[in-house]
Amino acid sequence: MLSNGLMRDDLRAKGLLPNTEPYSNLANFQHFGDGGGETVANPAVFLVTGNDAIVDWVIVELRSDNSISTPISTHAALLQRDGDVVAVDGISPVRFLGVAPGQYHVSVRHRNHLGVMTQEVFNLSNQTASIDFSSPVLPLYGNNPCGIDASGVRVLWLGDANRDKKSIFQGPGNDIFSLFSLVMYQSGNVNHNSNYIVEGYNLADFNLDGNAIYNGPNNDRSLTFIQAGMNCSFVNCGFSEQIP
Ligand SMILES: [Ca+2]
Ligand SMILES: [Ca+2]
Ligand SMILES: [Ca+2]
Repeated sequence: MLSNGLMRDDLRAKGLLPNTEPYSNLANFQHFGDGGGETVANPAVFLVTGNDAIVDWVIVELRSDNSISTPISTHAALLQRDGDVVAVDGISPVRFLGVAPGQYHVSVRHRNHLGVMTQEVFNLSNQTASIDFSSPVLPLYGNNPCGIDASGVRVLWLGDANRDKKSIFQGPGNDIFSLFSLVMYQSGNVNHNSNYIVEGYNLADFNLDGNAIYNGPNNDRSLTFIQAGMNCSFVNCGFSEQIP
């Protein structure tokens, strides 16, 4: 989140966003229902700037109380800078055409942040429903599912570079090792400099500015350090995704 209350859209501005959803090719992810392969067919979608510019791909899932640990359906969708989650046309609500009307938990997930799910079920039908995950008063499933930024807006825990549904700064299974390895073993980093900047669409780019940086200005490593320091009293604490 930037100081103007918007999320950054550097991935879009740098032309790094894939036209087809990236989740099908990621470790530790499975689509359900008719989800998967969502594609932005109109190039103009990624040319929009301002509040509704696209930040990245996210996943929206529906679960019923009968099978809470397995989604009934997943859909890849687009996240706008002002927080709206929209369909692949960049504007419309996300639609689950193959799902019967009923009561569902809704979860939102991101490839290198920890996803969250509503505690309550919502009555979903062919009427558009709006759920504000940024609001601190929306009951979420689990314990300590996400953070709150300085302006009082909920934010997903960042930093899951190794996609194990945990964000860990230090100690076994930590995500910083993934960032370090990406930087140090880049083919262009011939001298193995820890302050080498890896441009691209990478899981180790925690702030989504299009650069994975281990050491130096705007490094991604310190974001997980600050997150741990601000939200627990020791830096080797970890955060776990609270979706069942
Ligand atoms: Ca918007
Ligand atoms: Ca992790
Ligand atoms: Ca970055």
